[in-house]
Amino acid sequence: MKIKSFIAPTIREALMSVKREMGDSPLILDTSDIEEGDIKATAGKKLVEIVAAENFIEQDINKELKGDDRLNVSSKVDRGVENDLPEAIKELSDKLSAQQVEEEYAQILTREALCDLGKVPTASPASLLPQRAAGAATFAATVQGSSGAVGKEGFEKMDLQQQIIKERFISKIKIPASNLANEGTHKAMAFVGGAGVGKTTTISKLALDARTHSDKDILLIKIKDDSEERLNKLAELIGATVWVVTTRQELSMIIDEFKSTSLIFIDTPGINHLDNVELLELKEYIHNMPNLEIHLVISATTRFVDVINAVKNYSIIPIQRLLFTKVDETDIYGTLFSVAMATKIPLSYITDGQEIQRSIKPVTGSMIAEMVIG
Ligand SMILES: Nc1nc2c(ncn2[C@@H]2O[C@H](COP(=O)(O)OP(=O)(O)O)[C@@H](O)[C@H]2O)c(=O)[nH]1
Ligand SMILES: [Mg+2]
Repeated sequence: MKIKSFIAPTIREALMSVKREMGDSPLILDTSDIEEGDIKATAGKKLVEIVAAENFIEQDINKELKGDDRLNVSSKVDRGVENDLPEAIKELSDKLSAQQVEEEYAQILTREALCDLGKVPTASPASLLPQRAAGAATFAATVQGSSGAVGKEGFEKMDLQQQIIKERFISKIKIPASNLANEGTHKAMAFVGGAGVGKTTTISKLALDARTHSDKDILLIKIKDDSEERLNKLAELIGATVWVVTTRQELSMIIDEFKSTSLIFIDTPGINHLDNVELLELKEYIHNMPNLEIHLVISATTRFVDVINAVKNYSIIPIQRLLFTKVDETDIYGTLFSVAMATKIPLSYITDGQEIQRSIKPVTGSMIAEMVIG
């Protein structure tokens, strides 16, 4: 089997090189960012690496298929052409498709999962695998070992496969190292996004939650007074302080002064990501502000392309976290996963209701896995 690493500035370009060399249906073994300091890194340039292998199984199947179908694992599964595929992979492919995960990311995940599973019954020689893929093999071996029953007492192979697939899925989702409000980090949190996406509601939820779990003071800051009365009422209810700031300097001074004694939540005016002027104005306030963590708030019902465009346009600020609201208004969650894979920005919270009690949760990989492939 030919295994090769492809390095390019973007995933898309790397994928194009992979396809040029290995055909339309390579096995993607690993994708990763090349960190600064890595021997493969070029100074000042962001690079990504894809490790791919020629897919002989795929090539055989392709002989029976024509045109675009060659690229579509799901459709092949539907036609029953890939009867050799593990049941768990067919199930995965169906779920990703039903949850409207973008084809590009569904393909990557499916192929990687397939590759992981290939190592389950009889592990491939580790020497054949690149380093990171070998890590996946170790995981498979660990699961096998930890169950202690695989192949002996008929431990459900399907369960094991699903567990491995889930692990692979979870590995695609970045979550922040510490996700509980800003306690301990001395960072203020600012929430940006379009009008009506749920910024003020989310802040209310977090502040209320913080009130019950923390002894720190709570500071609610509004950038320009957008007449949001709700925060004043909330402040009364939970004994928080509200500030309205109209300049960057004011904001910076308040954060500096209160960051160690208070949990600071900053509400911002709703800005359409296509409105460059307003975006630049907001940028003036919070761009490169020390001790500030910026969350882009997005409704879970937004289409993938619109989310990606919002992330791109808001990235002038830049964005450190993505926060999905209104997950209760849909039961299609593929976009959350596709966006996590496409942007690699950590997901901070999801919110699932209008009421401000208990309808916010810090994101975990298992949570998203449960929503999409659970
Ligand atoms: N169903 C649902 N509605 C939400 C959620 N979060 C916010 N909303 C509603 O969305 C509307 C706009 O919210 P708001 O916080 O004012 O948005 P903002 O303009 O971004 O500050 C309000 O009616 C909220 O009650 C959520 O998680 N689920
Ligand atoms: Mg608001």
